[in-house]
Amino acid sequence: MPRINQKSEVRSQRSAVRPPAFDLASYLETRTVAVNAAMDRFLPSEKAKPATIHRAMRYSLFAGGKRMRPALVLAAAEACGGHEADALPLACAVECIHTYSLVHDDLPAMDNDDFRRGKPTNHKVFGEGIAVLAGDALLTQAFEIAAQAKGWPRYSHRDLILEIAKASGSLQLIAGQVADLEGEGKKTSAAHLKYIHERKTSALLCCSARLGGMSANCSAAQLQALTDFGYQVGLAFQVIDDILDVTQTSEQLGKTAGKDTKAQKATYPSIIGLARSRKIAAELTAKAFAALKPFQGRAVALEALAEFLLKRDR
Ligand code: GRG
Repeated sequence: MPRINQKSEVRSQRSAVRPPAFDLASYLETRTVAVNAAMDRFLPSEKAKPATIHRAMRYSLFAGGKRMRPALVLAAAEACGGHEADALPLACAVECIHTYSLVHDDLPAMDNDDFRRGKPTNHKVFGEGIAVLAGDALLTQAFEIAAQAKGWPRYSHRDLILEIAKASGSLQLIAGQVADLEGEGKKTSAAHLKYIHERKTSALLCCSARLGGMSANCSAAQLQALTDFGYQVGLAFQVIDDILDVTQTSEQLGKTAGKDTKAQKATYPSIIGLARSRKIAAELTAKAFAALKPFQGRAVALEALAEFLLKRDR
């Protein structure tokens, strides 16, 4: 065989074994379209009485969030050989919980923010009373949607509902918010800051990865791997969020930048500086990658998401 052919054969063998680069942008685009369409089906129409509350719920839900939690649900389901249709209700449920937490967090009684997802906050448009109710309604809606997910031999409806209730309850998401509120203006240790991040951010990201696996009737080993992955990615997500708060503009973030410093909130950059914070985010992401080892290369979307979350600029 002439030398030139040997070379091209080696080249074609290489391209046969090397997977094509994962196109996360189009992955996120298609998943976002699917999630938005499903949420539109699950939610009462804007015209359903009382129209104000349904308009307020839809206003924040469709205001243009990154849809990272739903993407984690869908990518985790795929890694476990599941189907999008089975994971979609759970993906929508976590996005409803997430959006409710943002609507309430923005209220004057909490962070008092004027902008979120590049638009005026819910209470700025609908008033405080309706914004409180829109948050409440989104929280309740999440459970109504999750109840429509399919139960599995390993994971019953009860398990799915418990998973969401625990991640968003007073020991996790709410606990993180309480600690965050109570910590304003106080000196905070790195250990306590990690406690806050585990609850206010990592709990729901971890829950998202786990729900994806559960929607695919995953094995106990896969669920453990997804738990470890979601936990580490969730911590990295908040460290990056803290960094972006000081490095980006409000226009870039779609929400008020520099709020943490103004509110004298403890953040990684304020405690250990920007350079060390970036190093920690990279280390946490490396741990998230390591957690995916049991999937033996079948968790490409999760890997791409973890890398994206580390490098994101908004
Ligand atoms: C229950 C009121 C209440 C609050 C819980 C989640 C939370 C605590 C507060 C919201 C603000 C905050 C700093 C949350 C931490 C998680 C986080 C960084 C949220 C922003 O998530 P992104 O960037 O937002 O995914 P989008 O808009 O893209 O969905």
